[in-house]
Amino acid sequence: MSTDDPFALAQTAAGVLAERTGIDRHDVAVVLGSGWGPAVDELGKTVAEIAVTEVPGFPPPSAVGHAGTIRSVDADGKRLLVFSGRIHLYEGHAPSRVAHGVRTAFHAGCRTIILTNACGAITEGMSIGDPVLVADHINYTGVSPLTGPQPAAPYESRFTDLTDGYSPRLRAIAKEIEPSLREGVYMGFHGPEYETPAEIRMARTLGADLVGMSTVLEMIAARHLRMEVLAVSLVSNLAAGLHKGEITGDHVVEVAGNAAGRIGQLLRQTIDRM
Ligand code: 8IG
Repeated sequence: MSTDDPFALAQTAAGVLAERTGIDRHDVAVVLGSGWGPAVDELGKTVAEIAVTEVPGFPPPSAVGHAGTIRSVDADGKRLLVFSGRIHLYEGHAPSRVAHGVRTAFHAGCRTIILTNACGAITEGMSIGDPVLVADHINYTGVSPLTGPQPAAPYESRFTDLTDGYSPRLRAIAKEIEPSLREGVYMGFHGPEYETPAEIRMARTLGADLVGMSTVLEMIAARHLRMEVLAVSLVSNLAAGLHKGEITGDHVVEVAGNAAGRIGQLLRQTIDRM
């Protein structure tokens, strides 16, 4: 199997996943971002766990707070494929690698994906520890996971529509569960450095509420496959220039750890009502 065809590679990876988990088809994929790991305990019963490095196409994770495991979780009959950790552009990987987990989940049967992340907040009233629903994004990475030759049928055109790409239906369900949940526009930067205060002023002017280094390429890959996408950001710091002193990633795990019960339950109850 050619490994320079990212779609074929994802199909191979899904085959290995089915073999290793003993589960042929999963329903919902969940990508747990920085610090979100402990939320997995709220999602259901883990029936299988494998290291990403045992599945073709996944490089070993290097980012902090990313465990690098894939779990099959039983949520009262719904089969979840839970990725603890993801691949980032800033690790030096190609956009198609960043999208590999999404495409693998699709070939494993998932038609819904929940993307979570930790982020910086720009908009007033969004505070550290708050979960925020991503309503839309600005892809400021300058790249796309859909770059390259048109994949052969049955894959659809690369010219993917992203209108309502963050499912209004799933956002409505999440807000039924937590009526106080806010929504925002997530601006995806390449990283790994945080922004300058001038870049944050630019981001605010362009309509961003949140800034981060993930999620946008995964959403694009998922929408190309017509998967339904829900994305939830956890505010871990105020963005550059809005924050007293230095921005560090040191608090990510702590902030998310304190919120794990709440954000895990939000995901679980949303999954139950999907
Ligand atoms: I946690 O302030 C986290 N991730 N780009 N900016 C960007 N990514 C982040 C930030 C931030 N905080």
